[in-house]
Amino acid sequence: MAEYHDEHADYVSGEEEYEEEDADLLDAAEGVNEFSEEEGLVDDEIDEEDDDEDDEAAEQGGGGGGGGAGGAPGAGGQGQMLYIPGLGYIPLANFPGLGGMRGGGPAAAPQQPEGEREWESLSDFPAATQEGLLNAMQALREDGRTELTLLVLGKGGVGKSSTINSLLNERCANVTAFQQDTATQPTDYSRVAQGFTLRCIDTPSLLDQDNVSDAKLEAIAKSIREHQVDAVLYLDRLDSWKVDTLDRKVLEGVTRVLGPDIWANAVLGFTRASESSAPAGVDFAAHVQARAVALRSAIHKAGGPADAELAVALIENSSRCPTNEDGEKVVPPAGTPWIVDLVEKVAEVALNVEPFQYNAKAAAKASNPNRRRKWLIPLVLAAQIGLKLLLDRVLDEDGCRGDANGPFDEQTVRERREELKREKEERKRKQERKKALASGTSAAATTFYDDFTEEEDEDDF
Ligand SMILES: Nc1nc2c(ncn2[C@@H]2O[C@H](COP(=O)(O)OP(=O)(O)OP(=O)(O)O)[C@@H](O)[C@H]2O)c(=O)[nH]1
Ligand SMILES: [Mg+2]
Repeated sequence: MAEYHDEHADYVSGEEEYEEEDADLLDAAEGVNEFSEEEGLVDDEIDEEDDDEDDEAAEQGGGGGGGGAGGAPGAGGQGQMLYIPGLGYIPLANFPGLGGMRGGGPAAAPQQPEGEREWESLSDFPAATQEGLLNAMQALREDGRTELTLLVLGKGGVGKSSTINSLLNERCANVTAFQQDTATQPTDYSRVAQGFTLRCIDTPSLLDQDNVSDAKLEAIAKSIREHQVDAVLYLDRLDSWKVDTLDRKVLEGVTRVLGPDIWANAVLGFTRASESSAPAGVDFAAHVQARAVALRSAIHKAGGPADAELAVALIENSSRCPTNEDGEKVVPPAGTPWIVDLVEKVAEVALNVEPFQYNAKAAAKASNPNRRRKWLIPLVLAAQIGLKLLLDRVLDEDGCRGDANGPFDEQTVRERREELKREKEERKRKQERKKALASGTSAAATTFYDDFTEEEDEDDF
């Protein structure tokens, strides 16, 4: 790990770009709509759409089965794209005059909560995935729960909606290929299986241009005011190789509006978890480890509790995600079936950490660094005053007992002490007069003032 950090220090620091030749990919990873031909991201996206259409055709043809329906949404719901130089790819649906779909292609996903319904698409998962999911739900049920609420957070385009679609094995959440999702409100997708409710809350991008949107964070806070959140899935892309300023702003925004306690319930999810997401020449597992370390550290710096474990789950929503012999979608390096792995990690948090209950007052108080240690102020002041009094006393006593020429005899010590006592009484009297002068009536003040100046004059001689 040490070698790795030396070679790729910017993983953790996030200050520098990784390698020049990867700059295009880095831009793409940060959501800039420039895609490196070398890395084939454009091809990737378009291929995904093609794959999605193929999947759909296969399902309509009666060939559905296995994990087909849950394939990567790609631009699911968007239909064909039109390339406009300078603007990029725009859904053809936006141009009905050009043959954009208004009933032909896949229907756009609903934006509003659609309520609770039976999780029918659970049975379309491969048998091993179904078994894994039912086992996780059973563990929760044995703990006395009948539902699990998962809040999905992250920057725009990291794959929040795609992950919910993969998890529910449906194309319910709106997936946008080129960050055109203008949603401002969270959307609730609840599915019931064998009496257990899995509630996934999809959230809009937490950014507006280059700034964190407090309005969207407030909307999220409002949506979770009514029910507890068992786990939070904080998503980022695995092919993004650093925690940058925007990431930090998002993490700080989450802490500021929702409160630092929310991080105790977090699982970190990295989407696009394919071998190619690691930089050239870097071992995949080491890349994942470095990204996890950097993100955990950034969350900690943003106010997350130091003891939060923050498990990491790898996610690949692409329809090109490899599968194992049981038909389950798997991720490198060990070929882990990722949907079950993700749900197990989420269930683990739900079982071991108190559910997060949003509380506006507590969040504001806990996340405001100016207020965090306010209770210490009176204690520090009292300690300072006590110390000063003690120091004065020690110095006075020291002055009575001797000077630079050595200690005084007993008689002199006694005289010095009495002198010191008189001086103190005199100082006290003067202070009282000053106070009276400041607050008294003008007549009284004049008297005191005369009296005071006379004495001051006396003192001068
Ligand atoms: N290859 C690959 N593409 C993905 C993955 N997850 C999401 N995408 C693609 O990334 C793009 C954005 O995905 P979304 O699911 O809309 O992302 P989001 O976080 O919901 O975006 P906003 O709602 O705009 O915040 C789409 O083109 C997805 O097909 C993944 O795991 N692998
Ligand atoms: Mg989305």
